[in-house]
Amino acid sequence: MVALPSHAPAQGPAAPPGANPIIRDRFTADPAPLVIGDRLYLYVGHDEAGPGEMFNMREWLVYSTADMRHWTDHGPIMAVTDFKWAKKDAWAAQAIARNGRYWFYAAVEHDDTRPGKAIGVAVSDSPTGPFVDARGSALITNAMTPKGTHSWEDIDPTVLTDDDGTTWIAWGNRQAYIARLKPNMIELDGPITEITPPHFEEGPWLHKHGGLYYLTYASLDRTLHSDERVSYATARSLRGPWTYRGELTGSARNSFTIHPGIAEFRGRWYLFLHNAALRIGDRAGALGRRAVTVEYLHHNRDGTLRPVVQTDAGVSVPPSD
Ligand code: FUB
Repeated sequence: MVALPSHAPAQGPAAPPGANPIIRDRFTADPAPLVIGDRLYLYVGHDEAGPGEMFNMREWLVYSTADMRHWTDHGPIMAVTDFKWAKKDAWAAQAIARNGRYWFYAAVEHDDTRPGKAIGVAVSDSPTGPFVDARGSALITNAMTPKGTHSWEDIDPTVLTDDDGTTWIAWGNRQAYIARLKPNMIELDGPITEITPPHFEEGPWLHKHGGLYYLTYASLDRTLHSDERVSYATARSLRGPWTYRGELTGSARNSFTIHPGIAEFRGRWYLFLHNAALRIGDRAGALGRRAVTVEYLHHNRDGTLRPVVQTDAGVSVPPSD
C-alpha cells in the first residue's frame, strides 16, 4: 500500500472550482489544451496503472470549459487500438484545428513491424471526436530518426500553425525534433531537424507570443535532480536558433514526470501540468496515476516567462497581476 502524501489535496465538494487538480474522478496526464471559439478543450491521457505497473494508458479523454473553473466530461475520444498498427501506450497527444477539421497527433507503441514508439495522426469533424486514424500508418516511426539513442525517442507531438499557414510538428524524448507538415496534415513536408535544447527530456509544447516562438518542455538535469521540471527556449523562427531561457517550474508533487500544455483563453494565458498528488478511494497518486493541474502563465515584456509556482488553488483565485 502506498502512503497518502501529506500534501494530497482535499477531495470532494470542499475544493473550489478551478482548484487543482482539475479532474478528480479519474487519473489523467499529459494535458493538451485547444481553444475553439468560446470553449477550451483539454485532451488528456487516461492513467490506469495498477499495482506494480509503470504506465497503463489505453485511451485519450477530452474535457471542455467555458470559464476555466467548471469542466464538462466528453469521455474517451479514441483508444490506442484504433490505430490498427499500434499495440499499446496512449501517451501524450495534441489536437489542432485545420481545414475545418480536428487533427489529433498522438504517441503510441508501434507493433513489431516498426519497433519502438511512433506518432499517429487521427481526424474528426468535432473537437470531442470520435477520432479515426487519418492515414492507416504511423506518421513518424523510430526508424525515421536513426541518430536517436533509444526506442522511445519519437513521442510527445506538439503542433503549431505559423502565421503563414504552415503547420509544424515537434516531438521527442532526449532528442527533440521538428518538421513541417503538408497542408493535408498527414504527411511530413521536408526534412526532420534536430532542435534539442539543454536538459531536454520530453513533452515539448510550441506556442507563439509577441512575435516570439516558445519551446516549453519537460527537462531533467541529471546532475542536479531526479524528477522532471519544466524549462523553455525561445526563437525568432521555428527553424531556430533556439535560446535556452531556464526553468519555468520546479518538479511536480509526487511525480517523476511533468508535462506542459499552454493556451491563451479569454485574454489570459494558462500553463497546464500534471502531478501525482490525487487520491481516488484507495488508489493513491503514482508514476502512472497522475492528475492534471492548471496555473496562470505570464509573459514578461523581455520575452521571458514568469516562473510558475504549482499551487492547490490553481485558477480558483484571481491571478496576481
Ligand atoms: O504519459 C506517458 C509519458 O509520460 C508521456 O508521453 C510523457 O510526456 C510523460 O508524461
